[in-house]
Amino acid sequence: MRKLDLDRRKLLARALALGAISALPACDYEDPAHPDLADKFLLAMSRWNDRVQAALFSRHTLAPTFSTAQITNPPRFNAFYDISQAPVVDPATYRFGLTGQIQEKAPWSLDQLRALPRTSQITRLVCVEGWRVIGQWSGVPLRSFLQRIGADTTCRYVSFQCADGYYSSIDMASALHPQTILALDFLNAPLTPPFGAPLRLRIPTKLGFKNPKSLMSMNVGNVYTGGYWEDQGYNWFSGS
Ligand SMILES: Nc1nc2c(c(=O)[nH]1)N[C@H]1C(S)=C(S)[C@@H](COP(=O)(O)O)O[C@H]1N2
Ligand SMILES: [Mo]
Repeated sequence: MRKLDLDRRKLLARALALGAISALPACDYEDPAHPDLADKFLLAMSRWNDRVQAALFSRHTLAPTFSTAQITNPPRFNAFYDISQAPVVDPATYRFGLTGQIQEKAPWSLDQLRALPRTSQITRLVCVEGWRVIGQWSGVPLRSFLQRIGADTTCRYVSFQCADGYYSSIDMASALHPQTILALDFLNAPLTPPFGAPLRLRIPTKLGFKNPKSLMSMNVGNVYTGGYWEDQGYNWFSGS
C-alpha cells in the first residue's frame, strides 16, 4: 500500500471517531474517573480534533450575521436545569471578578462595564441538541476588555465561572476574535436572568454550550480548565 493510502485510511478512521464522539449523548457518558479504552481513544481523538479546529480557525473568518427580521422571537432558553431555576444576580451589587495572568484584577461593576465601547451583532446560536436561534446581542468586545485589563494574551486559555455553577473555557485566538463579546444586552435591553443576566459570553464562532451565561468571574491562564459539558465528553473547541 502506498503511504498516501495509509494516511487516507488513518484520516478516515479519525473522521469516524470524530463522528462517534459528536454523537455521544451527555447522559450516556460513563464515569470520567474510570474511562475504558474506547473512551480514552475517543478523548484522544477529540483532543486531536481541538488541534485541527484551532489550526483552521482564523480571526478573519466571521460567523454569519443576519437581518433584524430574522431574529427568533421569543428566544429559546437552555441550561442544565429548568428555566424556573435560572439564577438571579443582583445588578446593583454585581462584580465581575478577574483572576490569573491579568495586570489589573479589580472586579468590575455593571456601570463600569457599560461605560466601555460596545459592539452589536445579529448572529445565530447553535445548540448541540439540534436547534438554533438568531438573536441580537451587544456588549464589550472581549478583545478590547482583555487589553484594557492588561491580560497576558499569550496565555492559552480564557475561562469563565457562572452564577449557577456552570463553567467553560476557550482558546485565546477565539477570545480575541472580533465577534467574541461580553454581552450586556439582548435586543437593546439588559439581558434577563434566564438568558444570562447580567453578563454572558457571546461567541458566535462556537456552539451554544461555549456561551456561558450569568458570568461571575474570568481567568486567564495556561492551565486547561475544561467546562461543564466539555468534562462530560463534548468536544472542547466546538467551533460552529
Ligand atoms: N450559566 C450557564 N450558561 C449556559 C448554560 C447553562 O446551563 N448555564 N447552557 C449553555 C447551553 S447548552 C446553551 S445552548 C446556551 C443557551 O443559551 P440561551 O438560553 O440564551 O438560548 O447557553 C449556554 N450557557
Ligand atoms: Mo446547548
